[in-house]
Amino acid sequence: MQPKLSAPVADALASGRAVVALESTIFSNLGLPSPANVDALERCLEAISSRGAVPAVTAVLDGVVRLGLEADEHERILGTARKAAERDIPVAVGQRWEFGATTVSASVAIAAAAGVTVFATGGLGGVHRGADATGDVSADLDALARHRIVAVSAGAKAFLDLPRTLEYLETMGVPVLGWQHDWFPAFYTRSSGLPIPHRVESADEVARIAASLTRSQSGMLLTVPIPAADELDASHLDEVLAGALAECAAQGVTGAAITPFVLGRIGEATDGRSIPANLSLAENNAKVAADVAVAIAALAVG
Ligand code: PSU
Ligand code: MN
Repeated sequence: MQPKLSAPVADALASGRAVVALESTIFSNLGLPSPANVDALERCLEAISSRGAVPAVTAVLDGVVRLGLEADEHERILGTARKAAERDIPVAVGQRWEFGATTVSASVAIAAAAGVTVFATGGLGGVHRGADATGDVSADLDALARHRIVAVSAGAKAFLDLPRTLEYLETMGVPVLGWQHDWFPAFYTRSSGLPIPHRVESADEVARIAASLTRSQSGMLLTVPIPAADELDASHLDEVLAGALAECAAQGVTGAAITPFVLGRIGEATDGRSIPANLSLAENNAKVAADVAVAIAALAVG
């Protein structure tokens, strides 16, 4: 698979300048509600551009795998989508899907295929609670283990089994770093209570670590906690999550449908406060990712 590059992304890659890939699921109807999705996309694009990197949104549009969209195409990822994880990309191409919204796994695969080494998202998928019975482990984790990428996220989604998610990443040989922080973040809150394996202080440090990965085809996870001002109340969130997961079970919501369902319930139960929180962490991750991409580009030249 070779994605079609936008002109700015092709230019940046040809001249060794920094590029940051973004997924499209969070901006589609499967992620943030309208109009927050428009705001989130604009803020993420601006956060990356203003730091000297080129944003590269991934998507499958009209059956074509894309890395970087033209300005007038961005509105196409704000609408109704079919969720496309990495394994769905060949199907989306073969069946010429109008809009396949890329998850983390798909985005990382597309970015790595073109030599883009930094990717920003909101929250990573992971091992779901009850995975013992269901086997539900997000393909996001496998993608980090198999593609050369620095993925920047606010930890993993809070309704996952976070201890097992960290164990899985350890087993798969994926380094997990904490950005100026000692704890694995839980998306809407700064700490899951689980210690982070390695704390880092600067983008240069992350760039040096990325240059020293032991396997030729593997990546790493840089976790960035949500800015303190936008953090949600952890105990209330726990209640909401437990309720939403019970509803999933009762209504037979399973597999790939769980994430959009639970995110919707969290939005309702927090009177919409989860939405600005989600925006804030996505923008913040994009900023850190841009700084890391610039540091990696500088290291390659130096
Ligand atoms: N976290 C969010 N919003 C999202 C997702 C994660 O706050 O929309 C999406 C991402 O695209 C992630 C995907 O890759 O959910 C994981 O889905 P699953 O658990 O089905 O692998
Ligand atoms: Mn799943």
